This record gives sequence, structure tokens and C-alpha cells, in this order.
Amino acid sequence: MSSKISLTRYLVEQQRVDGHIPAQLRLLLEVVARACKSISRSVNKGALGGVLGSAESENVQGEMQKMLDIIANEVLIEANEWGGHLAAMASEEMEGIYVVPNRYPQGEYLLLFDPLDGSSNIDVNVSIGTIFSVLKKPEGAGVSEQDFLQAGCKQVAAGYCVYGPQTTLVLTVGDGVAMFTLDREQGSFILTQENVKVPEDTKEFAINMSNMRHWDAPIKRYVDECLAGVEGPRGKDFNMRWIASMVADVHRILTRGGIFMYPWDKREPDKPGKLRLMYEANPMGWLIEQAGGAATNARTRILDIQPEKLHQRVSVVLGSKNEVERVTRYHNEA
Ligand code: AHM
Ligand code: MG
Repeated sequence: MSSKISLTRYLVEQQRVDGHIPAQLRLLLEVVARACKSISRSVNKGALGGVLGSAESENVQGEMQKMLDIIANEVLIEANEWGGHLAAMASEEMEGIYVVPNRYPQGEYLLLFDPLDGSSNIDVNVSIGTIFSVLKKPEGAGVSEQDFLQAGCKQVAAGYCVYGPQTTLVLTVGDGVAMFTLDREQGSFILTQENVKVPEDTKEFAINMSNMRHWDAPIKRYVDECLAGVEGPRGKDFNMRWIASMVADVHRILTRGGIFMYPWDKREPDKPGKLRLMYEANPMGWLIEQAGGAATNARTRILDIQPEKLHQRVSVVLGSKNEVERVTRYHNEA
């Protein structure tokens, strides 16, 4: 018998032993993983699959959609709508919620996703990914957009799949973080790391430095201190990484620590940040917390933010706990 633990077995055992994954949630996670496998295949084909380039359309945020953004969105909807585990879905690529058509049974859960995060990296063959978050639908008949507006601490599952040199699915159901690597010959995700931990300290930061002139003073102070290196107030040299795919940056942080920042800046003073609370910050924030790290909007815990709208934006500071606390302190003291 193989000692390899597949995602299916992992979820069955989580359901059996701890009882905290109900059957519908287990099915949901398996379906999301299957959809990610399909997206991974399209991503891997690249130019051979005719899937690269722009779709010549804009999403609800006014961003140009890539062909793969649309394909990934459709794959996730088609995979999830008929299983009876969901009441509705919401996506970064769709303006309103997608209610499961009434020809299918209605389930208890709500699924939110960024179908293909890091779109600017698709055509240049750099890691991209799918991010997802699962909420329980509040009691009551029907389903509305209001039902989705729950703080991140209410998530019942969250994860992402990164399409890089390996395809890796990273998952939490509130019991730590587990990583599964796609075995392409077998066509299944295999558990490759359990109990993932983010070191509390780090010497690596991730931020888009080209925006520096637009930053607020506290974030500039933090980065300046990192750049000052061993002679500066931090007394150590820092390294910088910026992949421009949040999934890939977060994956590095879960693997070896670090801090990721996408702060508010003066270019668009009315927007709280670039990244989306419900599709990006909440699932990533919960994964990082489950691995012992921290996630704030530079002032307060991301998972405590009560969303006011589906496509709400937010500043994001997440990763190694002591560094996130430092950045947050600099903001709250300012
Ligand atoms: P997307 O969801 O449209 O792909 O945008 C989100 C991405 C994140 O993955 C990444 O951290 C950030 O945008 C990169 O922004 P920038 O282009 O400013 O470096
Ligand atoms: Mg995104």
C-alpha cells in the first residue's frame, strides 16, 4: 500500500477524525481541487492551447481580462454549480453573485474566488494561481449578496492553488495549513506538507517598490529601515522579492517566511488599497494566521473587517508575525 496521502484521503480523515468537515464541505473542496487541476492543464498548455492574450473585455473593476481569467472563471462555475453543495458563488471577474440555477439542489455554502490571480504574469510564463474562500450561508430562504458580507473570521475553508514549476494546492479548514502537490501521472493532489509554519522573524520583504513615492510615511519608514541594512536601526540586511502574483508571494512566505505589503497609496486616495478583501486578503490572511503569521490592513486585523460590498478593496500587510506587528505599530503610532 502506498504511504502517499491524497487530498481525498486527507479530507475523509479530517471528516472522520475531527468531524469538523461536514460531507458537503468535503465535496466542495474536492470539486474546487478538480477545477484547479483543469485550470492547471490550460495554464500549462499556454500558447499551444490558444489561451494566452487578452480577451478584449473588462471586468467589474475596469481591468482588462485575459483569456485565461475568463476560462478559469467558467471552469470554477461549471465544476461547482451542479453538486448540491453550494447556494451561490462570487468571483473577482463577475459583477454580481452567481446563484446556483434552480435545476440543481441548493447547498449550504457560499464560494468566493479569484479565478486567476496575477493575470499580468500569464503571458510571461511566471507563476499565477487561483484563490478561494468558503463561507456558510446564513439561515433563511434564498440567497443574496448580503449573505456574502461576512468577516473573514467566519470562513470555514480557504486556500489557493499556485500554478508554478509545480502545481500546489494549499488549504486550511481551521486546523492548520496543509500543502498538496499535483502528481501529474496520477492526476491527484498528494499531501506534501502538513502543519505549515511561518517563522516569526524574517529578513525578506515583498512590496512593489515603484510605488514608493506614493506611499504613506509609516510604510516608507518601515521599508527605509529595511533598506538601511546592517548599519540601520534594524541591524540586519534585508532581501527583497516581488513576483506580482500574490499567490506566489504568499506561497514563498508560507514556505520560508517574509512579509508581503500592498498598502494604500496616494495615487487613488479614495481606494483603501489595490487588493480585494473577499477574494484575496481574507483567504490569504486566514492561511497566514493558521500558519502562525499575522495579517492586517496596516492598522487592524484583516479577518475582523466587516465587509460592506463584495468587491471591497483593502490594504494588505501579511506574513511573519513580528514584522507585521512592526508595520502595524508604525501606522497606529503615526
Ligand atoms: P489580479 O487579481 O488582477 O491579478 O491583481 C492582483 C495582483 C496580485 O496578485 C499582486 O500582488 C498585485 O496584483 C501586483 O500588483 P502590481 O502590478 O502593482 O505589482
Ligand atoms: Mg487577484
